[in-house]
Amino acid sequence: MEGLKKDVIRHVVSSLGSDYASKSAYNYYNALALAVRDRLIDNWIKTQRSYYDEKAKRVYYLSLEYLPGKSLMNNLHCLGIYETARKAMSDLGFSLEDLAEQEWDAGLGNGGLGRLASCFLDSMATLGIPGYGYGIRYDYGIFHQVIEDGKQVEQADNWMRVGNPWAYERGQHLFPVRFFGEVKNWTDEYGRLRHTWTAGDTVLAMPCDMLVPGWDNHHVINMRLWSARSDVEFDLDFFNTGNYLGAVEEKIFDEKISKVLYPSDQIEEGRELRLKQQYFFVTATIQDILRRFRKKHQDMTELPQSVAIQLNDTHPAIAIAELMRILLDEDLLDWEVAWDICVSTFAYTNHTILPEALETWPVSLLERMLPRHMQIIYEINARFLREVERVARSEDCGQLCHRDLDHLKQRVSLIQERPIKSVRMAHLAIIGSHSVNGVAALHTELLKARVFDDFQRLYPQKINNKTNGVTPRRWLWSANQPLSRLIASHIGTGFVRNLDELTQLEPLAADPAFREAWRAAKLENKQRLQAYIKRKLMRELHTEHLFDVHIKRIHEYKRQVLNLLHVVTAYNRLRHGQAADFTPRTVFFGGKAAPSYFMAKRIIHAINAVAATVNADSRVNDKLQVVYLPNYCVSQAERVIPATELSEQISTAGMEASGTGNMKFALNGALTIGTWDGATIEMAQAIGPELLFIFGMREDELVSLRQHGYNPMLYYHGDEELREALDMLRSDAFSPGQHGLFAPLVDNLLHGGDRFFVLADYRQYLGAQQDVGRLYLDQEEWTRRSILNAARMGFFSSDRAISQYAREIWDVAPMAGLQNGKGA
Ligand code: CR6
Repeated sequence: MEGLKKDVIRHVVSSLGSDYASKSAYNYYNALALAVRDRLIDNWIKTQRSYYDEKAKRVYYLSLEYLPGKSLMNNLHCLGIYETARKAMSDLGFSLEDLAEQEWDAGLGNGGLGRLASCFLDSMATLGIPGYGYGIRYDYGIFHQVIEDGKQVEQADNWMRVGNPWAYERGQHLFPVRFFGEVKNWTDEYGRLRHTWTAGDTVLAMPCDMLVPGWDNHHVINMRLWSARSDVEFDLDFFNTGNYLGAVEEKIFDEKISKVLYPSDQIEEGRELRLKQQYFFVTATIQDILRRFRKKHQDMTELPQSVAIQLNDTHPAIAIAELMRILLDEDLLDWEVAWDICVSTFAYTNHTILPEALETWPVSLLERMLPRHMQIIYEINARFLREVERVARSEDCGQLCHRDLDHLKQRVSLIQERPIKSVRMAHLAIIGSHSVNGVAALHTELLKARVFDDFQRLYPQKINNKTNGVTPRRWLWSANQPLSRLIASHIGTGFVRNLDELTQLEPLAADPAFREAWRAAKLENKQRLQAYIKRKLMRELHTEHLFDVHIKRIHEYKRQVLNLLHVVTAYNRLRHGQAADFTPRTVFFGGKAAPSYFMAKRIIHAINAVAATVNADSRVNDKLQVVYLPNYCVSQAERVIPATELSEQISTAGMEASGTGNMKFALNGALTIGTWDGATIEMAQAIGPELLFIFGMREDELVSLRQHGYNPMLYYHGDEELREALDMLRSDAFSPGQHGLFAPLVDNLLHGGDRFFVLADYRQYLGAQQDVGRLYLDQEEWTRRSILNAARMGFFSSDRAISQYAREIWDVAPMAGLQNGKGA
């Protein structure tokens, strides 16, 4: 402890240039972070060296998004120095919890996809897998959400303003990134046509490394994030012509590339700068990967034995064309050889079946920005369509019918003709990869049967499932110390590394004393949340209420509106005196809406309007409260999830690819009210469906309802309570003086086809909520189920997910000496 204290003081003085006697929390947080980083860097260097020494096959995880959140607590726990740090900082006059609050969330992602990437890096580090995360170091992460007059207002997330003590910026290792320009043809010595791309503009990519430690194993992996740097300061011409300001302007223009994260989630914005970001990220990453590979290899055909590249969604899919370009134009390989290398190296994860989220780029844009890549894509497509023809005509093609060949070719082509001629990035990713995986069992089945059915017939081995998982380090141990300590006191700490060990809790569910202790841990977390809400929102929570929580991005398919209709109905019953047996509850909502997503923003407004009305109504507000948690983010989730008793996972069946929040809640002992969707299905199967509150129509039922003509008006007319709730929303009951404010929401349901079947599931949802309320009155039974939920969540560890990727897709093994935890 004395060593840590000394290091902290030294950093306050020599790294931060401050007087250690001036007790600034900001300085002491930064100094502590630097002292922790010192303890990581040696192991990071040893880890990187050991990869070379053992000629390990490396995994590169390419993701435009990461959501690490805050690093301090997690890193202290991984290093096993949390207690030491707590005491050391307390000696220096600080509470560790307060210091940790000084850190800004690294919010370099939109939601589940980015957080999954961060959980995966944590698991690679813990399992000892030679992995690297690659991404972009956005200067501005996901926007900061404030609620003003009930509405979302976006503010810039200037997370780097206060510096980032965790990152090593490596200004000496810059990689050139080229755009535009032209392609020249030439003939090589064997008479083959060759191509050279001479680019117009160049910018530079600077690596910023953030260290990701494993759990208690000395294995530290790297998350390398690229930051755009201009090359104009090296361009003497500018200065010679005296155009200093012109040079500076161009520099600012170039550095725009990594300025800001695109805040859309499941909607593709299709803007030129976004494509620039993607290519900037991809080319820098591929250059870095090949630089490392070439240190030990000359023969490029050995690449797939040494390197596995996982594409997190289609955002980095242009990497396939980029690797082809290098192999063809720089290494001068033949097409077939280059293509085999690519396909064997790349694998692609799909995260959605929503059509509006499937990425396409206009051919005209690609031709201009990346002319050589567009040529390569055309060539990939031509060869692929010839192959499709061959397979379709072959004897063994089964269901493929060659009479339908033209249609088939149009459907699978990399190029879509309408509404504008564009490249389908998902098709590029599928064709250029040896593995395509979905993120939960149902999602993968839907990929095979619906979205990519043609590809499933063409390549029946390619599409596979890897159900998502979450890291127990952050989402149980670090976020929920009261519960973790209780668990550890009964079964030891092995569950943090091997989550299956939680099954040892099962017999304890029958032990009244253990149940009481389990409830005490939950209450402690509810009280912590109460204190936080009081500080932040100046609201007093009732900790004896059932805490019912719906936090995630705001999207119509996630059906926050369904939850809101339940709240309004409960409000009406209470007002009308029809709810004598109502179980008091506080309903929490939280989540960001994409700034361009009108309906999602209106939903936020409606939730806040209903909250204001309900909370102000003294007839009901001792029994029903509604809280909107502004600026939902990773660190907020870490506070809210441990305090949650009811987890809302109520997406339209078939629409949520997996969900990962669902897993975090159950792991922390919340019971789930949910639809038969995403990974919630597999959770119900692992836990026992009777221990969750499952309701609503299933995916196949919705398909047939749609086919037979779904008429939401029937539900409106047939259900008095539903009608009352919708009419209130449409009138000014929640928006005094602003008649029609929420009419778009209601019209969308009644006259817009209710694409997400809110009305179809309303009655069943109400029934399930009634079951919840009733069960909550029986605290012993509730607690028993809560324990069993957590006990059966072992499968949903990201360690299990990453082990499957490693074995079944990447063919990589954990580093020797690390398999059993302790590192060398
Ligand atoms: N929005 C899915 O919708 C899944 C995550 C991670 C999502 C969600 O169900 O859990 O990915 N998809 O696999 C995309 O971002 C495209 C998400 O986070």
